[in-house]
Amino acid sequence: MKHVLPKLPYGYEALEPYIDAQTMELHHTKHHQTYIDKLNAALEKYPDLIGRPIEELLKDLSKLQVDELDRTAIRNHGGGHLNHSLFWKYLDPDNIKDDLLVKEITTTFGSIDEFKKQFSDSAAKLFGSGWTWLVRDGKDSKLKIINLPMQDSPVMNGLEPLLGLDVWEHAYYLKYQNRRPEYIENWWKVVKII
Ligand code: MN3
Repeated sequence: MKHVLPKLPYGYEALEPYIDAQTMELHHTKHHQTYIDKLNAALEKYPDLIGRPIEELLKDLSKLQVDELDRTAIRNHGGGHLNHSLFWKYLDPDNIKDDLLVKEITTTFGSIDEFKKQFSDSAAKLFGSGWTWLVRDGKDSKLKIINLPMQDSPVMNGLEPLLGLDVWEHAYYLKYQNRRPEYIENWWKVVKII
């Protein structure tokens, strides 16, 4: 089965005024859809890969029996598909908290405010296009903040994504232009888990 665009659990206008409806609609129906279309196109030659979940394809990326150009396409567009599918889930106009994760973040970083500060600093400093992530490292189970370039996914590196912020300009430019720190600050107001 081909990959399809997931429905959002809220309307495009639900995150106003922090993330505007026009950005949400373009981001979902154009950017995310394009990653999916290009992923599906890259997988066309490989019928045995078409039904596999995108997480699996990215975890096994280096082992897939595919042409190198197609491997790069799966990395970029498959990463884009997975990252955005997660991003929509991290957002929530009701700002509901995950108490267990809040506790773990507090233990790891000292306080939620300190975690937010470190995460926001990391996102503000990311050069060019990419994502800032809160991940759990498969090796030691510890929480970490990392930046990844382009549409690279944490799962490619054995990391479990817990929270991710898209700092590609398409995620904020219409409303915030070059003011990425302001976008980051407002994004916290519509994050679901903390
Ligand atoms: Mn994006």
